[in-house]
Amino acid sequence: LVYLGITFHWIKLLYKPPNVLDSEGNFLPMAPWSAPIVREGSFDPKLIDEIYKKKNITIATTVFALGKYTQFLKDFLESAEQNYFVGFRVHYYVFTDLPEQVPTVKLGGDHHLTVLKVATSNRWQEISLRRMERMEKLIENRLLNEADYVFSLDVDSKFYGRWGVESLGSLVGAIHPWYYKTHNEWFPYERRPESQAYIPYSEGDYYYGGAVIGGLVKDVYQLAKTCREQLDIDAANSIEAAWQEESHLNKYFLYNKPSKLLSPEYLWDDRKSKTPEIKIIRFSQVYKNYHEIRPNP
Ligand code: UD2
Repeated sequence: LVYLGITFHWIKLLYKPPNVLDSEGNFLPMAPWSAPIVREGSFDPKLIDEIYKKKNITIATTVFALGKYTQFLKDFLESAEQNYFVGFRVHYYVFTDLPEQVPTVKLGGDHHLTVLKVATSNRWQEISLRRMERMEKLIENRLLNEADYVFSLDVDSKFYGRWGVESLGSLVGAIHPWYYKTHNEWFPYERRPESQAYIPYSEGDYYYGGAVIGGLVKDVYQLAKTCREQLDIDAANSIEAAWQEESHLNKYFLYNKPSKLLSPEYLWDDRKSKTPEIKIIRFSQVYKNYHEIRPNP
Protein backbone atom coordinates (compact mmCIF):
# COMPACT_ATOMS: atom_id res chain seq x y z
CA LEU A 1 0.00 0.00 0.00
CA VAL A 2 1.45 3.35 -1.04
CA TYR A 3 -0.05 6.52 0.22
CA LEU A 4 0.98 10.09 -0.27
CA GLY A 5 0.72 11.47 3.21
CA ILE A 6 4.04 13.26 2.92
CA THR A 7 6.02 15.25 5.39
CA PHE A 8 8.63 17.31 3.60
CA HIS A 9 9.73 15.41 0.45
CA TRP A 10 9.68 11.90 1.88
CA ILE A 11 7.28 9.40 0.35
CA LYS A 12 5.97 6.88 2.82
CA LEU A 13 5.50 3.19 2.17
CA LEU A 14 3.79 0.94 4.67
CA TYR A 15 4.97 -2.68 5.00
CA LYS A 16 5.81 -5.29 7.59
CA PRO A 17 9.04 -4.39 9.42
CA PRO A 18 11.95 -6.66 8.47
CA ASN A 19 13.60 -9.09 10.86
CA VAL A 20 17.36 -9.21 11.32
CA LEU A 21 17.52 -12.86 12.38
CA ASP A 22 15.85 -15.94 10.91
CA SER A 23 13.84 -18.43 12.98
CA GLU A 24 17.05 -20.27 13.93
CA GLY A 25 18.67 -17.10 15.18
CA ASN A 26 21.08 -16.54 12.28
CA PHE A 27 21.45 -13.28 10.40
CA LEU A 28 19.21 -13.04 7.38
CA PRO A 29 21.27 -12.59 4.19
CA MET A 30 19.38 -9.56 2.89
CA ALA A 31 17.15 -6.65 3.68
CA PRO A 32 13.76 -6.86 1.90
CA TRP A 33 14.99 -4.38 -0.73
CA SER A 34 17.66 -6.89 -1.78
CA ALA A 35 20.55 -5.19 0.02
CA PRO A 36 23.05 -7.68 1.47
CA ILE A 37 23.63 -7.80 5.23
CA VAL A 38 27.37 -8.38 5.54
CA ARG A 39 28.47 -10.88 8.16
CA GLU A 40 31.01 -13.67 8.69
CA GLY A 41 30.47 -16.30 5.99
CA SER A 42 28.83 -13.94 3.48
CA PHE A 43 32.10 -13.27 1.60
CA ASP A 44 35.43 -14.87 0.84
CA PRO A 45 38.08 -12.36 2.02
CA LYS A 46 40.77 -13.47 -0.43
CA LEU A 47 38.43 -13.46 -3.42
CA ILE A 48 36.84 -10.11 -2.64
CA ASP A 49 40.26 -8.52 -2.00
CA GLU A 50 41.47 -9.74 -5.40
CA ILE A 51 38.41 -8.28 -7.13
CA TYR A 52 38.83 -4.86 -5.48
CA LYS A 53 42.66 -4.76 -5.89
CA LYS A 54 42.13 -4.18 -9.61
CA LYS A 55 39.96 -1.14 -8.97
CA ASN A 56 42.70 1.08 -7.46
CA ILE A 57 40.32 2.71 -4.96
CA THR A 58 40.86 5.20 -2.15
CA ILE A 59 38.82 4.97 1.04
CA ALA A 60 38.61 8.25 2.98
CA THR A 61 37.82 7.86 6.66
CA THR A 62 36.69 10.72 8.87
CA VAL A 63 37.20 10.59 12.62
CA PHE A 64 36.28 13.27 15.13
CA ALA A 65 38.36 13.60 18.28
CA LEU A 66 37.56 16.77 20.18
CA GLY A 67 38.44 17.54 23.79
CA LYS A 68 39.12 14.46 25.88
CA TYR A 69 38.19 12.15 23.00
CA THR A 70 41.76 12.54 21.67
CA GLN A 71 42.65 9.81 24.21
CA PHE A 72 40.86 7.28 21.99
CA LEU A 73 42.87 8.03 18.87
CA LYS A 74 45.88 5.84 19.66
CA ASP A 75 43.92 2.59 20.08
CA PHE A 76 41.57 3.48 17.25
CA LEU A 77 44.39 4.10 14.77
CA GLU A 78 46.68 1.30 15.95
CA SER A 79 43.90 -1.27 15.78
CA ALA A 80 42.76 0.14 12.42
CA GLU A 81 46.23 -0.36 11.03
CA GLN A 82 46.01 -4.06 11.93
CA ASN A 83 42.51 -4.61 10.53
CA TYR A 84 41.05 -1.81 8.44
CA PHE A 85 41.40 -2.06 4.64
CA VAL A 86 44.84 -3.59 4.98
CA GLY A 87 46.52 -3.51 1.55
CA PHE A 88 44.20 -0.77 0.20
CA ARG A 89 44.66 3.00 -0.01
CA VAL A 90 43.17 4.66 3.07
CA HIS A 91 43.22 8.34 3.95
CA TYR A 92 42.20 9.24 7.51
CA TYR A 93 40.95 12.77 8.12
CA VAL A 94 41.15 13.48 11.85
CA PHE A 95 39.08 16.47 12.98
CA THR A 96 40.30 17.81 16.30
CA ASP A 97 40.57 21.00 18.35
CA LEU A 98 43.83 19.66 19.85
CA PRO A 99 46.14 18.74 16.94
CA GLU A 100 49.13 18.47 19.28
CA GLN A 101 47.42 15.52 20.98
CA VAL A 102 47.12 13.44 17.82
CA PRO A 103 49.47 10.49 18.46
CA THR A 104 52.10 9.43 15.98
CA VAL A 105 51.01 6.03 14.77
CA LYS A 106 53.03 4.07 12.24
CA LEU A 107 50.82 3.71 9.19
CA GLY A 108 50.97 0.79 6.77
CA GLY A 109 51.84 1.23 3.09
CA ASP A 110 49.47 3.56 1.27
CA HIS A 111 47.69 4.61 4.47
CA HIS A 112 47.76 8.38 5.05
CA LEU A 113 46.53 10.75 7.73
CA THR A 114 45.59 14.43 7.65
CA VAL A 115 44.81 16.42 10.79
CA LEU A 116 42.13 19.09 10.40
CA LYS A 117 41.86 21.68 13.14
CA VAL A 118 38.36 22.71 14.21
CA ALA A 119 37.05 25.03 16.91
CA THR A 120 36.48 23.71 20.43
CA SER A 121 32.89 23.00 21.45
CA ASN A 122 31.69 22.91 25.00
CA ARG A 123 28.54 20.85 24.43
CA TRP A 124 29.05 17.23 23.41
CA GLN A 125 25.77 17.34 21.52
CA GLU A 126 27.20 20.16 19.40
CA ILE A 127 30.28 18.09 18.51
CA SER A 128 28.15 15.16 17.48
CA LEU A 129 25.70 17.37 15.57
CA ARG A 130 28.35 19.21 13.60
CA ARG A 131 29.87 16.04 12.19
CA MET A 132 27.40 16.07 9.29
CA GLU A 133 28.22 19.66 8.37
CA ARG A 134 31.95 19.03 8.60
CA MET A 135 31.70 15.91 6.49
CA GLU A 136 29.62 17.78 3.90
CA LYS A 137 32.26 20.51 3.61
CA LEU A 138 35.18 18.06 3.52
CA ILE A 139 33.54 16.14 0.69
CA GLU A 140 32.78 19.35 -1.21
CA ASN A 141 36.30 20.74 -0.77
CA ARG A 142 38.44 17.64 -1.06
CA LEU A 143 36.96 14.19 -1.18
CA LEU A 144 35.18 14.48 -4.52
CA ASN A 145 38.70 14.64 -5.98
CA GLU A 146 40.62 12.61 -3.42
CA ALA A 147 38.59 9.46 -2.74
CA ASP A 148 36.11 6.91 -4.10
CA TYR A 149 34.46 5.83 -0.86
CA VAL A 150 34.16 7.46 2.54
CA PHE A 151 33.43 6.12 6.02
CA SER A 152 32.69 8.20 9.09
CA LEU A 153 33.55 6.28 12.25
CA ASP A 154 33.24 7.00 15.97
CA VAL A 155 36.68 7.40 17.55
CA ASP A 156 35.79 5.82 20.91
CA SER A 157 36.05 2.44 19.24
CA LYS A 158 38.51 -0.30 18.45
CA PHE A 159 38.97 -2.81 15.65
CA TYR A 160 39.21 -6.45 16.74
CA GLY A 161 38.87 -8.15 13.36
CA ARG A 162 39.03 -7.63 9.63
CA TRP A 163 37.07 -4.72 8.15
CA GLY A 164 37.65 -4.72 4.43
CA VAL A 165 36.25 -4.19 0.96
CA GLU A 166 33.25 -6.41 1.71
CA SER A 167 31.86 -3.33 3.50
CA LEU A 168 31.88 -1.15 0.38
CA GLY A 169 28.68 -0.12 -1.35
CA SER A 170 27.03 3.03 -2.64
CA LEU A 171 25.28 3.72 0.70
CA VAL A 172 26.21 1.73 3.79
CA GLY A 173 24.67 1.63 7.26
CA ALA A 174 25.43 -0.50 10.31
CA ILE A 175 22.75 -2.22 12.37
CA HIS A 176 23.02 -0.98 15.95
CA PRO A 177 24.17 -3.68 18.40
CA TRP A 178 21.56 -2.88 21.05
CA TYR A 179 18.43 -2.94 18.85
CA TYR A 180 18.66 -5.75 16.30
CA LYS A 181 16.24 -7.90 18.26
CA THR A 182 13.86 -5.03 19.00
CA HIS A 183 10.53 -4.43 17.25
CA ASN A 184 10.58 -1.17 15.29
CA GLU A 185 7.91 0.37 17.56
CA TRP A 186 10.52 0.32 20.33
CA PHE A 187 13.39 1.79 18.36
CA PRO A 188 14.69 5.02 19.93
CA TYR A 189 13.76 7.03 16.82
CA GLU A 190 12.74 10.66 17.24
CA ARG A 191 8.99 10.51 17.88
CA ARG A 192 8.04 14.18 18.10
CA PRO A 193 6.45 15.33 14.82
CA GLU A 194 7.98 18.79 15.35
CA SER A 195 11.44 17.39 14.56
CA GLN A 196 12.63 16.73 11.01
CA ALA A 197 13.95 13.39 12.31
CA TYR A 198 10.40 12.28 13.22
CA ILE A 199 9.48 8.68 12.41
CA PRO A 200 5.96 7.51 13.34
CA TYR A 201 5.50 4.29 15.34
CA SER A 202 4.10 2.54 12.26
CA GLU A 203 7.35 2.88 10.30
CA GLY A 204 10.98 1.81 10.43
CA ASP A 205 13.22 -0.94 9.08
CA TYR A 206 16.25 -1.26 11.29
CA TYR A 207 17.85 0.94 13.92
CA TYR A 208 21.15 2.10 12.47
CA GLY A 209 24.08 3.26 14.60
CA GLY A 210 25.40 6.77 14.05
CA ALA A 211 28.92 5.49 14.70
CA VAL A 212 29.29 4.08 11.17
CA ILE A 213 28.24 5.80 7.94
CA GLY A 214 29.71 4.92 4.58
CA GLY A 215 29.42 4.72 0.84
CA LEU A 216 30.45 6.33 -2.40
CA VAL A 217 31.62 9.89 -1.86
CA LYS A 218 28.70 11.37 -3.84
CA ASP A 219 26.07 9.31 -1.98
CA VAL A 220 27.48 10.13 1.45
CA TYR A 221 27.56 13.76 0.35
CA GLN A 222 23.79 13.69 -0.29
CA LEU A 223 23.27 12.05 3.10
CA ALA A 224 25.46 14.53 5.00
CA LYS A 225 23.94 17.53 3.20
CA THR A 226 20.35 16.40 3.78
CA CYS A 227 20.96 15.57 7.44
CA ARG A 228 22.75 18.91 7.95
CA GLU A 229 19.79 20.75 6.40
CA GLN A 230 17.34 18.86 8.62
CA LEU A 231 19.52 19.57 11.66
CA ASP A 232 19.53 23.27 10.75
CA ILE A 233 15.72 23.33 10.53
CA ASP A 234 15.48 21.63 13.93
CA ALA A 235 17.98 24.09 15.41
CA ALA A 236 15.95 27.03 14.04
CA ASN A 237 12.88 25.51 15.72
CA SER A 238 14.82 24.93 18.99
CA ILE A 239 14.36 21.19 18.88
CA GLU A 240 17.13 18.61 19.21
CA ALA A 241 16.37 15.06 18.10
CA ALA A 242 16.53 12.31 20.72
CA TRP A 243 19.89 10.95 19.50
CA GLN A 244 21.09 14.01 17.59
CA GLU A 245 22.51 13.13 14.18
CA GLU A 246 21.86 9.43 14.71
CA SER A 247 18.10 10.21 14.68
CA HIS A 248 18.44 12.16 11.42
CA LEU A 249 20.54 9.36 9.93
CA ASN A 250 17.78 6.86 10.75
CA LYS A 251 15.23 9.10 9.08
CA TYR A 252 17.44 9.40 5.99
CA PHE A 253 18.00 5.65 5.75
CA LEU A 254 14.29 4.97 6.11
CA TYR A 255 13.53 6.89 2.92
CA ASN A 256 16.87 6.39 1.12
CA LYS A 257 17.56 2.73 1.78
CA PRO A 258 21.20 1.69 2.20
CA SER A 259 22.46 -0.52 -0.63
CA LYS A 260 24.45 -2.58 1.87
CA LEU A 261 23.97 -3.19 5.59
CA LEU A 262 26.70 -4.14 7.99
CA SER A 263 25.70 -6.64 10.66
CA PRO A 264 26.50 -5.69 14.27
CA GLU A 265 29.86 -7.49 13.79
CA TYR A 266 30.85 -4.08 12.38
CA LEU A 267 29.40 -2.08 15.25
CA TRP A 268 29.52 -3.83 18.58
CA ASP A 269 29.80 -2.44 22.11
CA ASP A 270 32.43 -3.66 24.59
CA ARG A 271 29.79 -3.50 27.33
CA LYS A 272 27.69 -6.12 25.54
CA SER A 273 28.57 -9.82 25.80
CA LYS A 274 28.99 -11.67 22.55
CA THR A 275 25.79 -13.40 21.41
CA PRO A 276 25.65 -16.71 19.46
CA GLU A 277 24.72 -15.07 16.15
CA ILE A 278 27.83 -12.87 16.31
CA LYS A 279 30.66 -15.06 15.02
CA ILE A 280 33.29 -12.32 15.14
CA ILE A 281 33.48 -8.82 16.56
CA ARG A 282 35.22 -6.54 14.07
CA PHE A 283 34.68 -3.04 15.45
CA SER A 284 33.37 -2.14 18.86
CA GLN A 285 32.68 0.89 20.99
CA VAL A 286 35.06 0.92 23.96
CA TYR A 287 33.92 1.45 27.51
CA LYS A 288 33.92 5.11 28.52
CA ASN A 289 32.89 7.11 31.54
CA TYR A 290 30.68 9.79 29.98
CA HIS A 291 30.96 12.05 33.03
CA GLU A 292 34.74 12.10 32.81
CA ILE A 293 35.17 12.62 29.10
CA ARG A 294 32.33 14.78 27.84
CA PRO A 295 32.85 18.56 28.06
CA ASN A 296 29.40 19.08 29.56
CA PRO A 297 27.76 15.77 30.49
C1 UD2 B 1 25.84 7.42 20.08
C2 UD2 B 1 26.16 6.89 18.73
C3 UD2 B 1 27.07 7.90 18.06
C4 UD2 B 1 26.35 9.23 17.90
C5 UD2 B 1 25.90 9.71 19.29
C6 UD2 B 1 24.97 10.91 19.10
C7 UD2 B 1 26.51 4.48 18.19
C8 UD2 B 1 27.05 3.18 18.68
N1 UD2 B 1 26.80 5.60 18.93
O1 UD2 B 1 27.13 7.36 20.71
O2 UD2 B 1 27.48 7.48 16.79
O3 UD2 B 1 25.25 9.09 17.03
O4 UD2 B 1 25.18 8.69 20.00
O5 UD2 B 1 24.38 11.30 20.26
O6 UD2 B 1 25.89 4.51 17.16
N2 UD2 B 1 33.01 13.40 20.16
C9 UD2 B 1 34.20 14.07 20.40
N3 UD2 B 1 34.32 14.77 21.59
C10 UD2 B 1 33.32 14.82 22.51
C11 UD2 B 1 32.11 14.14 22.24
C12 UD2 B 1 31.98 13.42 21.05
O7 UD2 B 1 35.12 14.05 19.61
O8 UD2 B 1 33.52 15.47 23.56
C13 UD2 B 1 32.86 12.68 18.86
C14 UD2 B 1 33.67 11.37 18.85
O9 UD2 B 1 34.09 11.10 17.54
C15 UD2 B 1 32.63 10.35 19.27
C16 UD2 B 1 31.38 10.91 18.57
O10 UD2 B 1 31.50 12.33 18.64
O11 UD2 B 1 33.01 9.07 18.82
C17 UD2 B 1 30.03 10.47 19.17
O12 UD2 B 1 29.90 10.87 20.52
P1 UD2 B 1 29.73 9.79 21.67
O13 UD2 B 1 30.65 8.64 21.40
O14 UD2 B 1 29.89 10.44 22.98
O15 UD2 B 1 28.25 9.32 21.53
P2 UD2 B 1 27.64 7.94 22.05
O16 UD2 B 1 28.68 7.00 22.52
O17 UD2 B 1 26.51 8.21 22.97
